[in-house]
Amino acid sequence: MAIFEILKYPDPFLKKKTQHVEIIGADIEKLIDDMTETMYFARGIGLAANQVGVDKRVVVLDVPDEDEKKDYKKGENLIAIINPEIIEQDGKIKYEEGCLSVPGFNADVKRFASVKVRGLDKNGKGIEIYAEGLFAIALQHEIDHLNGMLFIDRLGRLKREFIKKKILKAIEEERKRL
Ligand code: QAP
Ligand code: CO
Repeated sequence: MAIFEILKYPDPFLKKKTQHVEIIGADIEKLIDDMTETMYFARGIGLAANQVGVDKRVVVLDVPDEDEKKDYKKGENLIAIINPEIIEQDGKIKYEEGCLSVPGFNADVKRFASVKVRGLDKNGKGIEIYAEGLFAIALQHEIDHLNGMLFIDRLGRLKREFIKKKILKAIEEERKRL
């Protein structure tokens, strides 16, 4: 297993739409294992392949249940999806999102409240997932990545320009300190 470096905004690679996976073999299995390890190392709940510099439509997620009474064990909800696509969507939800590629910044994003996603699992078997709440948000966030879209691109123009400026300023301050 290996830990990847996570690309950060404004890396232009994050803006490119990724390639459909045609053959599922040992290389995809290794990619999924390394993405999973990287996601846990970075304390994330979702990661797309292009966030680690790989131009493929692959995502991994481990989204905790929203039921607060139950304490969540890492790996419980781990799932990898190859070539995921939203085939049904309904309702509206707003949630304060973050992203491993935009560390330290959060903003309210409007999304569909429920989605049905179709794709392949790591064995190449067809899967369909119905999701609501945080899991639905995470699926939309990760599929956005595969299409070259970050959560900050989903904000209204003013909010988007404001947060982008703030991020670039923070990066510049960091650079000067080094
Ligand atoms: C996507 O996001 C997501 O700023 C996954 O300093 C976002 O794992 C799914 C993270 C919202 C559902 C709702 C962000 C870690 C992790 C940070 C993440 C940070 C450290 C974000
Ligand atoms: Co993200």
